[in-house]
Amino acid sequence: MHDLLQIGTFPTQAQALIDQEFRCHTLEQLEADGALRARVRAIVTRGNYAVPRSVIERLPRLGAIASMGVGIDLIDLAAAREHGVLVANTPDVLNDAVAELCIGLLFALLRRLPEADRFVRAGGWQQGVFPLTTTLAGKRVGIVGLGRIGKDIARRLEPFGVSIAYHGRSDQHLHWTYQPDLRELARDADVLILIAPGGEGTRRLVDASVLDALGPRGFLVNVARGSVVDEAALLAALEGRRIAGAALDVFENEPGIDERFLALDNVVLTPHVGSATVETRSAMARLTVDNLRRFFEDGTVLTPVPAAVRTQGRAAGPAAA
Ligand code: NAP
Ligand code: 8YV
Repeated sequence: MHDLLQIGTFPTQAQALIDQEFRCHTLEQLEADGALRARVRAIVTRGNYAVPRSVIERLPRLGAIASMGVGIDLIDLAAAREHGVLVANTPDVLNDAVAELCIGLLFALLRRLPEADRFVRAGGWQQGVFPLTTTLAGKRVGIVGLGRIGKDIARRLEPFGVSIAYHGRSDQHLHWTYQPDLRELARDADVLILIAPGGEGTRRLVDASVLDALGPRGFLVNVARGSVVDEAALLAALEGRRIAGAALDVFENEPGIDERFLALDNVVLTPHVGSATVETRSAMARLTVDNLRRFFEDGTVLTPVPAAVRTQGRAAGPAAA
């Protein structure tokens, strides 16, 4: 059995799958055993844990980092590249689950479903009527980051009778409208959906000016990363009703959450559960193990993070739990 450094905890089934084929060690165990540390050739981790340069440089034989998740914003890609370390993630197998959560959040936000549920449970129906909400049909949706998941979200939205535009660094020449200016996209949207990668390139991309462009009738859905939004500006916009509301699966300091969100009635909050279905998490775990197995077989991985993405890598931020 090959030895791995494991960073973070995994769901029980995923851990069992990894443990069938590999012997996992914590960083503390490796620090206590220099010979073991010198043997370790791969790290297994998840998208919400940091893999900093200091760890990469602590393992002299490190050749691969296999992350269970598609987002690699917390891995120090520059350090990995410098040391010839492959980075593998789990793209595509989670698209359905994340796109479904996004659509679910969107309806929960527009139709105020969590609040309606609380209203019924608290006996509010016997006292009065629930306020009218707003319909998705006819709305203009702007998607920030029309990649694998973004396209699946757009495809799922089409039958609801919305118009769709997107923003990214490049025009993909699709039948949806490309908008190179994010503020213009927000100005022309009733709903702004974020599903771009996190990291330095997108840090606080959605700032006060974008939120003001979205305006008091506009809704924000963030299933990307907390870092993509200026959270202080978002809280101010929500509190001041300068945007209509937000549905958020991701936060700047998760799982710590700014308590000001909890007092708001114009937000729907979920605990980073985009990919958290039994089917998807087991597919992600299988792909992670397949990547590791392949690495130990022939030094390659099945789903490497492409070189173009890896060369944009910057130092990773602090660990999220
Ligand atoms: P992907 O296929 O790489 O797509 C990313 C898209 O973002 C691309 O279309 C890219 O287009 C765009 N983009 C990159 N940099 C940008 C920038 N600076 N400004 C605007 N757009 C930019 O990735 P994916 O598989 O769809 O995943 C997207 C992200 O979703 C992940 O990185 C992760 O952070 C997040 N995610 C969240 C959950 C959750 O549980 N909530 C689950 C899975 C994934 P251009 O190259 O044209 O800019
Ligand atoms: C999870 C995610 O947080 O894939 C991602 O980028 O954000 C999620 O799927 C996680 O990494 C699952 O292990």
